[in-house]
Amino acid sequence: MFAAEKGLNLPLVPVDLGKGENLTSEFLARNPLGHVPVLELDDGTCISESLAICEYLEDLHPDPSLIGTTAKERALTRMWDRRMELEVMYYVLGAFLHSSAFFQGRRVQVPAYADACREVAAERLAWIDATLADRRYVAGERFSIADITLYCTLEFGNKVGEKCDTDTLRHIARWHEGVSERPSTSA
Ligand SMILES: N[C@@H](CCC(=O)N[C@@H](CS)C(=O)NCC(=O)O)C(=O)O
Repeated sequence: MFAAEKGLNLPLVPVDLGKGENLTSEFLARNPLGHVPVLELDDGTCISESLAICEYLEDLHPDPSLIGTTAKERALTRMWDRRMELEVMYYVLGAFLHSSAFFQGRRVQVPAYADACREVAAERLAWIDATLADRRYVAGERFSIADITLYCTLEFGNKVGEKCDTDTLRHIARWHEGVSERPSTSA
């Protein structure tokens, strides 16, 4: 979504996690953690960690900016993006990871921790809802990487049964509807 917002057409190589394609020696040579995404450069350098990839794309293609153009803008965007990742995504993923059958045998699962994560995620989303009451986007009036992180978290949560209650969280619902209309969401 970050690349699409910048109009970049990166050649994609699908990796089927269900079939364990991320655990082959060929993939592990690209990222020893066995995680997607990985951005492979023409010289063979492999960059993983979504944020590192986004920062790299922003450095090479600063326009349109998704992080910010001034030191203050960049600091505030990064602050909100870290919050979306660590305070929202982390808990939505935790709820899924510790309760889903998909991860049985792949990760240590603590079902009670899934419940705790679900509770914190709901609290954090209520906080974001209140924040969005008087601003258009997560980090202010400008669409940014923080919106992408939150949007992808909610879309992922919806797909795996960790839904955001947009019937109650009306400001998130309004924000979500606006972001959903961006061509990058279907790219
Ligand atoms: N910190 C990494 C997390 C990457 C990650 O957890 N990727 C998941 C898919 S979204 C994955 O590859 N999981 C494979 C597995 O756990 O087997 C990032 O931000 O890119």
